[in-house]
Amino acid sequence: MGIYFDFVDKVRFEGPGSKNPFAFKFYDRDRAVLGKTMREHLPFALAWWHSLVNSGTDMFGAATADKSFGAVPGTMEHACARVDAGFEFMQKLGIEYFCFHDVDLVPEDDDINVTNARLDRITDYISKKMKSTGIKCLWGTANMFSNPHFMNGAGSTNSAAVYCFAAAQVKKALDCTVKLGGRGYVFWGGREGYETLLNTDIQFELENIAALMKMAVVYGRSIGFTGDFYIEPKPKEPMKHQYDFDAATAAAFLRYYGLEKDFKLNIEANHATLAGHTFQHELRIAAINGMLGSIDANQGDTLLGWDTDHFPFDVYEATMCLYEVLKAGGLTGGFNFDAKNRRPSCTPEDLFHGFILGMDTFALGLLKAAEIIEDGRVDTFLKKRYASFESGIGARIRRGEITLEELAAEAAKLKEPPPPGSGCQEYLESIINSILFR
Ligand code: XLS
Ligand code: CA
Ligand code: CA
Repeated sequence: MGIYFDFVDKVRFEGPGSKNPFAFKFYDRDRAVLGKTMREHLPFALAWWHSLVNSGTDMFGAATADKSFGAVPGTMEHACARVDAGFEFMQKLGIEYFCFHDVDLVPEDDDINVTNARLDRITDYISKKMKSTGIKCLWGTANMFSNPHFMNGAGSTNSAAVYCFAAAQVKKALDCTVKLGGRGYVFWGGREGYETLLNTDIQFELENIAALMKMAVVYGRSIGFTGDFYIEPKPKEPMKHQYDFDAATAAAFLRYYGLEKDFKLNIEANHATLAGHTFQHELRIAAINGMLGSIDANQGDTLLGWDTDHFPFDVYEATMCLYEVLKAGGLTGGFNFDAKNRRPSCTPEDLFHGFILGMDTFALGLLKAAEIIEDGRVDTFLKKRYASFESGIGARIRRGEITLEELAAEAAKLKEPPPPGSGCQEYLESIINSILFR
């Protein structure tokens, strides 16, 4: 194995005062926070596609970053070099998990049998690396959106033959995920959506997507997959309208088709803002549905209407994310950096800076979220706000022991209700600021 990142040995915690660009300022892996170490709270993962594949191409220009790792792109040697580079990178940062699409791992051939044989080879190679390093797989998935045959969708395609290829990819990606001991399996609805209802039967397409997911559950369980399946909501891009619009839509879809026992949600920060929600909103909706599974830890740019996948640096957002995660009792999945360097940040050093930024942002978010919980003022206020439902008629409403007529009679007796009380938003926001910046 070659050394791909010889400019850094191991990224260590040096504290907020450190000016070392290759040190953590806040991520102190063994530090205890609310009874668990930072490392346990924050199972960070590397996204194979952004870190080891994406080289900065965009619609207007060619690659800016060299991700050849000394091999010829498009070869199995290159696929292996990526594995070597990826594991060296993760070890140096102390990242304990990775996530992958099938076609991130190997070059895709026109013949699916050739691609599958390549996947067998590369997963053998990755398994060995995992054994020698202790690094694990967070989740796997199938890329069912890049190949032109998926132009009309995968589960939602109009072509029964293409549907077979979607099924074949899901089956193989599940095989790989189980072989690598993945904690989860993700369905991000790539091109599962539409551009115009003039050529689209929504009900037909939703039924087919659900059927594919059901078959995936049956097959996954039959080969020993015990983890969670995830839907990753996103409202648009690449399609004008994506079916898994947001957490509420995905939760309702899962319940409607009887998939809720096997599926949870993988909430991505950037997709939340694209849906017109906050990241915190999406996490809360997932949590109250019992579906908060995993997180794609990144950040969008609210001035841009697309999925920019920034490395997260917004500490306020990260704090509110960790507040939701702590309140929900943690994740069954982890924090996958579905994030890429900006196109001009094109050196291997930049890749380290991206992860150091992201890991420090979430570590700081964890510390601040724990402080908000320990401080208690926000939670106390929230409880007090609904106190009228704790006794008397309010308690009877909560227990479902009252009729519409009885409530109407109570209103008639009161003539007019007492004022419901201030929401105190500014007071609460100033508490958050005083905790964030003390
Ligand atoms: C794209 C998605 C994708 C999924 C995995 O917007 O974020 O990267 O996470 O297919
Ligand atoms: Ca994602
Ligand atoms: Ca994304």
